[in-house]
Amino acid sequence: MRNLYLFITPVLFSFIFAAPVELLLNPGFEDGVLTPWTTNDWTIDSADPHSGTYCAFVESSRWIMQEFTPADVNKIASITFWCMQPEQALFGVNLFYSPSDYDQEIVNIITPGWVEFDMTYFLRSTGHLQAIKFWGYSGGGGDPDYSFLDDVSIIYDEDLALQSETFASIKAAFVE
Ligand SMILES: [Ca+2]
Repeated sequence: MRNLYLFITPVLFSFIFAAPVELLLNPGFEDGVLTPWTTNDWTIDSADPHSGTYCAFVESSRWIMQEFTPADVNKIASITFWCMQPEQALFGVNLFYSPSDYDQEIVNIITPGWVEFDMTYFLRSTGHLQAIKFWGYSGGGGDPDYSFLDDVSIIYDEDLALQSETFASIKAAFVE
């Protein structure tokens, strides 16, 4: 009987406490291809990735995005990404909500090297997130308009509901 408990307990714990999961596929471009990211001009690059062997790269104000099964915003624990713009310009970020709405945020780049941004604050307090999209830039100086992207992450946590709903309520009180 004791052996039976030892067998069952880990199974129960794994069921009750579902581990947080990464919503994005190929989030650090380590597949060596962009799929399932879609884009109008970004490519895979391996000259100076933030981590691993690859990152994504573009010159000019082109976009790259990834769509996924719509996820309840109350169960999204974090949205982060790493980017690099040697010319230190700006990065555009879109969050898309089901069925067909989106918000846009601009982040200013103030260092020529890789820098991480946490976009969790930008998440709406209600709805379902279904895609993330990034934009390079054009202009801003005499150097090439290069943008690099790596290690994008959207963490979904089934057990986050209680904390997030509380946070969403506070956020809604200030925003609306
Ligand atoms: Ca990478």
